[in-house]
Amino acid sequence: MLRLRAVTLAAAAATGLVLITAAPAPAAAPITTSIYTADPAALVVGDTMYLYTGHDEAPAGGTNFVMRDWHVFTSGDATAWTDQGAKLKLSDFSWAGADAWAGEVEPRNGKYYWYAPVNGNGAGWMDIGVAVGDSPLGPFHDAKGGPLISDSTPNSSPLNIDPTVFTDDDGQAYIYWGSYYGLRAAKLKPDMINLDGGVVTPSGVSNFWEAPWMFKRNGTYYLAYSANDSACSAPGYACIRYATASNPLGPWTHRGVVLDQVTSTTNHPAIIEFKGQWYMVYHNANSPGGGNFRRSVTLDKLYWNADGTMQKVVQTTGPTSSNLALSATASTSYVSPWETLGAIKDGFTPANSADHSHGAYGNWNHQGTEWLEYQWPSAQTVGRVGVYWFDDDQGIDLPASCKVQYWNGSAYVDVPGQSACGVAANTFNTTTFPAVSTTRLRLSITSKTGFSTGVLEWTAQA
Ligand code: FUB
Repeated sequence: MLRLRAVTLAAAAATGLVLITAAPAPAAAPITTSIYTADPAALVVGDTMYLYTGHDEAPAGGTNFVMRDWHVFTSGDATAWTDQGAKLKLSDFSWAGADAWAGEVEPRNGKYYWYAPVNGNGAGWMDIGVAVGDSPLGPFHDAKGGPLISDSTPNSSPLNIDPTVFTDDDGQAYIYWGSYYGLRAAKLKPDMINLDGGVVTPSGVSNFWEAPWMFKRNGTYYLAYSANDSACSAPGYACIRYATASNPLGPWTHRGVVLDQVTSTTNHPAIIEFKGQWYMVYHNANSPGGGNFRRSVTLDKLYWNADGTMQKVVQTTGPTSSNLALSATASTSYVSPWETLGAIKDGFTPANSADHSHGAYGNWNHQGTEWLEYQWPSAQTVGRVGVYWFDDDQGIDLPASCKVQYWNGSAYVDVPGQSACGVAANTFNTTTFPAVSTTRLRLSITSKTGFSTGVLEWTAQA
């Protein structure tokens, strides 16, 4: 209940101007907008970078993962990507039933081993299987006929997902995996399809949540992973932290955050060098129509400090991120303390006007005219906005009217020549106008008598 949430968030209550200072950074272009992709693992073979990704197939507004296969993408320049298709499917594991989650491919002796978490239809939920192929593109087939790791593996993780496999210079391979704060590691036998010895719980990996990625550089072992502590991300979101060690099984020393929160709640890293440049490959929700279960893989350059620590990755703006809201700072005349102003600019496409699964802006119990504002550090050319109204069938209803205003350098004025500001439910209401160049844009909202107003998403485009 919205009203009950007000009690727990009472400490955050504020009136008057409310400013979101930690605006999520805009992010790079997706490797594809034809499908939704997630959970990247990267591999370089010769002149080609391979990305092994999950495939999000949840419908718009879906509230769960729908993942049935994994795709492989290739590139010779880390810029233009070719989808080589679904090279591994749930049906390739006869014992698996659902949930084609975050996998990774490791080469050995001319073969390529694809470690893949799946719902194994057995006791517990997720297991880790392994497929093998003769080339980075397969074809791949089940190498074992059953799970490599399951809930019956002694000392396994509370959730056996997200394997990362690393082969050291001496030929010893290691597998790391886990979620629900349960990182685990084990040696692999030379056949790559059996554990060699017991499962260990690495120490020193602060705030580990899931999604480990292991690599080695200049004799130091690096473990990047998804963490969801409040020091690095908003509730429900994650950042990427990393730790280093001088031994592949640790102990580890936490080194900090290498990737801030992204626009999807989950965050998943792959860090790799390709043609002399290091990259952070990750996913977010920035693809058109994207969301927490409709993610898109992207990558940005990663740079090193002289002491071997990683600089925090700058999430760059890709050409398909046309929503200027993603890079704006949002403020408002009033937001109810239990609502989320930042929700209006997370790039989500709601299923309907009651879909506050990504949070919602609402100004209950104010009535009359309130405003939302976007501000940019430099002038933006804006010629179109879209508003998806929030209607909770309680105190928040569709507005009576709205209009778009901009800062002309000294005052807010109505944007000249704007088309009607729509107030329809269950859709983006688009208002167009001859483009203005401005650092500040306002949406002025006037409520119906007796109601307050709310917004699920407010987009701005050139
Ligand atoms: O894609 C399903 C799960 O979400 C992955 O296994 C996690 O890493 C998270 O990205």
